[in-house]
Amino acid sequence: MSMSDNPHANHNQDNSNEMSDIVTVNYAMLKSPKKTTLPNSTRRVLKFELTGNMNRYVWSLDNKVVSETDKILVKKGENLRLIIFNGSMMRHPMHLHGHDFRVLNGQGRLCSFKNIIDIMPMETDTLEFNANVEGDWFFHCHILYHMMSGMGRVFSYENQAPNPLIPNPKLAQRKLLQTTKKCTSCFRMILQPMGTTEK
Ligand SMILES: [Cu+2]
Repeated sequence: MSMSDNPHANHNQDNSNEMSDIVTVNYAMLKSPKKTTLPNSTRRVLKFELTGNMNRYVWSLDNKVVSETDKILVKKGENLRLIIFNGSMMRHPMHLHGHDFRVLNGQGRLCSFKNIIDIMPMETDTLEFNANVEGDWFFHCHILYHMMSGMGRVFSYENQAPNPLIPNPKLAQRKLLQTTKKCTSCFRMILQPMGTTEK
């Protein structure tokens, strides 16, 4: 297309704040082509706040990193609703392994399934999923520095069948916690600004 054919050719190219007909996509626009309602079951509501401190480079849920918390036990078949408030000043793309969750975005029965949602500062999002896949599943921020500094939780099914790929679950859990603990301390040491003291 030549410049003269372009309807936007007269716009001030340097002004990115100029009103335009560009539509910014957002989660409220997502609509599934078919019903996504969860099976009838008991519903449990879990609330989380995304927390952090840029100076200390600590990213957490409810001010606790993964190594400071127990696994969240899940009953197979129950519906879990997660209400997540981002109380930090960064966006956090939160990702759940093993499941797709419905994003409750006002589309009723047609709310879309996703397994990651980018939560903006001071925003609250509500997700729900049916607990239908046994295992231990990581729920974490997908900014990998945040994940490694401890921003996550593990959902674990009660009374689940042994996983042949994990012959020693207790040892595996210990290793996960040791690794995340090490990373949390490393980030604090490396990224803490000069002249501040660790609290
Ligand atoms: Cu994050």
